Amino acid sequence: MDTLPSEFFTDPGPSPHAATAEFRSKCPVHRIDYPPGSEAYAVLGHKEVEEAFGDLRLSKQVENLPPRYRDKAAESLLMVRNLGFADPPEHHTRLRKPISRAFLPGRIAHLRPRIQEIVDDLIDAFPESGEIDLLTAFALPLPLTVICEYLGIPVEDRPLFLEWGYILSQDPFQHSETELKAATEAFTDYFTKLVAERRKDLRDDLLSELIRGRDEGVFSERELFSTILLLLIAGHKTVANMLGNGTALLLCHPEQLAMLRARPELVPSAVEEILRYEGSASWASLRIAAQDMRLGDVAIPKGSFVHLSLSSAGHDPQAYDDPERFDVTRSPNHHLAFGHGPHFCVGAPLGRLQGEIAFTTLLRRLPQLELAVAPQEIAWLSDSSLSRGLDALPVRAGKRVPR
Ligand code: D8L
Repeated sequence: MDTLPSEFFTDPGPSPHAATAEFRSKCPVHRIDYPPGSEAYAVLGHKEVEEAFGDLRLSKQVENLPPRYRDKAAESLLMVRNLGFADPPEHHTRLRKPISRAFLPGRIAHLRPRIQEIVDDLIDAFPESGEIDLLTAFALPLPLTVICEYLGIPVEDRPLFLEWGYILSQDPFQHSETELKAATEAFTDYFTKLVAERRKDLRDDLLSELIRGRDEGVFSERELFSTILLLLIAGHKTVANMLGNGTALLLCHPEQLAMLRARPELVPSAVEEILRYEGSASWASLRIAAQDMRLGDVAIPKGSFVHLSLSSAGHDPQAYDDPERFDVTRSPNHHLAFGHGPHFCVGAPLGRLQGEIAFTTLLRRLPQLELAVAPQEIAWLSDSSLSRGLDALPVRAGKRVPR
């Protein structure tokens, strides 16, 4: 069996799907050299990824790593500990409950008018002519503003959250230890002060709800900060990637773009196709074999990293008809971009709502929106996070229709 190189994880580049297809057709599970030098496996097949999501032998808790990884992971504020890095029945159930209440579709639906207003304000602020980077002008500030307001944390400190989020979403086994330490300390100091202030003035925002949970003994102090960090990172990078990847895909498929402009009621279906084709994360977050096990025909020793490739699953011909065709009307489209099973993305309703409003409004208000670079010059970000996103998306907005 081939061992996939570490770049397969960290730097898939603009068109990884052909290389992925070749490995997947040989075997749905491969060894992979990531983190470099570790015992690690990549799951590439749609069926195998879906099964792995529901397989309780795969743990998300750093305690199940071999000691040389465990000690480093234990220092990661993102990994210790929140709903995303906890196993049922104990920690996961306790840590997810208050968050899942806050993200129920019915509660999220109330955000629609405010999201629409933020989208329109950002579009109104685009310059009349010349190039803009759609990521910095739109895709990043939209979800970051939404998650800050929903949490009830100061929107004007967005630049700090962006910087900390960028650093603290990187892999602790790969990224500079001193940089991670410094960002963790800055983040913790900031939220220690904010939590102390808010405690004297509890409101009906999510931060206040989390502080009540802390004071009733549901969370430890570190779990409170870890949960805030997860909500901030997963709350903005994911949606930013979806908006950037989706806009690029539409601008590179003019016939699909034209159909969507003519039939805006297809936007929710287009959002699902964007998530299947170039979803916000290439890989699902940390999973560790908690015992010796087999996945497909491959024996996986206890303590191994098991990486689930969302990107590969989304292009598996066993699961999708003509998977390389980008089709905004695709149906059925049971993609795994939000995961599956007990860890299914708690933020999915908020991500989908922002996608629907953002794409509907961009298409309606910017009838001339176009790329300002050739499609092959669009640059994908390469870092050690799970992200599948662009470095920048240079566009010309053109004529603007009033809100
Ligand atoms: C998560 C994440 C991290 C764009 C989304 C993220 C952020 C990722 C990243 N959901 C659940 C841990 C657990 O930037 O790497 S994906």
